[in-house]
Amino acid sequence: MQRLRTFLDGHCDNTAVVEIIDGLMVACKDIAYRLHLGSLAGVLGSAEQENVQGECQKKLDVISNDLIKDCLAAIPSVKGLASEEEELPVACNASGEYLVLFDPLDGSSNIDVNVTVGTIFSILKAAADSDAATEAAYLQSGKQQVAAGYVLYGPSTLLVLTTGDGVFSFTLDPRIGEFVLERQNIRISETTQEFAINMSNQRFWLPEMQQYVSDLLQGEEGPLGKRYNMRWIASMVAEIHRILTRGGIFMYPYDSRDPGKPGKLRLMYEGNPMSMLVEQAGGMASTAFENIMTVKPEGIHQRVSVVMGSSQEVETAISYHVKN
Ligand code: AHM
Ligand code: MG
Repeated sequence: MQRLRTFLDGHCDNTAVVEIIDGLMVACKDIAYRLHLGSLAGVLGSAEQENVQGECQKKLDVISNDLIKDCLAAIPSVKGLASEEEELPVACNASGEYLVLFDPLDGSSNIDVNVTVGTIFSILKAAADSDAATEAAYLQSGKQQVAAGYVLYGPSTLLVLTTGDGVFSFTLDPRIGEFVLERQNIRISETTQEFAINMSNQRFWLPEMQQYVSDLLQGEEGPLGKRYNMRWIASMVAEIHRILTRGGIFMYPYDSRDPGKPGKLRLMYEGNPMSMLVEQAGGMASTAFENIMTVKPEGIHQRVSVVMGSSQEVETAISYHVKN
């Protein structure tokens, strides 16, 4: 049995990044505890307020955000943080060298129905002269990430992370309150027969994406020549975890519902960290037009189109967009 801290000390020579990941897990263990208590902790339901994106916040969105913020602010190497639930970034320690971006509780529409949710995080190196209270300090492409990961709160609580040298997963052992190493050097299968997309948005997609999904649905009788299965949990952490376990393709593509917003998911809190994990596991992550991690961010809450997972299937999806 290898504990997270022991693993990180041996695997990553960046002690500041080790401190940040280790420290962040204090808040994530607290979130896991509250989620597992469910209604007994009085944390279910709406907080009756909206976040910066105009979305209704759940009580646990707010609680998780506060727990992670407090935890990160106490880590000396954290210079600043940005959260999906906060309009503006927050400066932490002037001498810190790293910026942490996070979605405190992704998939939170699932909280009240007792389905898997997760925390997603991304760590960037701060420029020496940057002001961590301003957005400009955080506007780095995904390729600049030094680490990324998620904590999945499901039947068991798991941490999946990369520091740029493979993907590793850890299970929270509630008997000792520690994450212990579960899987090493996780690889995503190159091919798949499983896709995940919210089909109710079909009419809003680009014609290229409509054609690709229509061909997936035709199964072995269509041009792709194989039968596909579909999953949609409405929780990106759960979908990406499934793909890291048995392959698949996950898509939240461009749609025309909200002109000016290319898709629903956020580049800095969801697209980039999940792309780093997927690429480190041998998969691909694209907007359908370019690598997600090369998108130059213009705002911390920017949206992005997402097509990621098994490399051959992502290439097939991209090929529909190139052709037309
Ligand atoms: P959130 O950050 O507000 O929870 O939204 C992100 C989530 C993803 O986890 C998931 O893939 C998607 O929203 C589900 O969207 P939909 O409600 O359209 O199914
Ligand atoms: Mg989210």
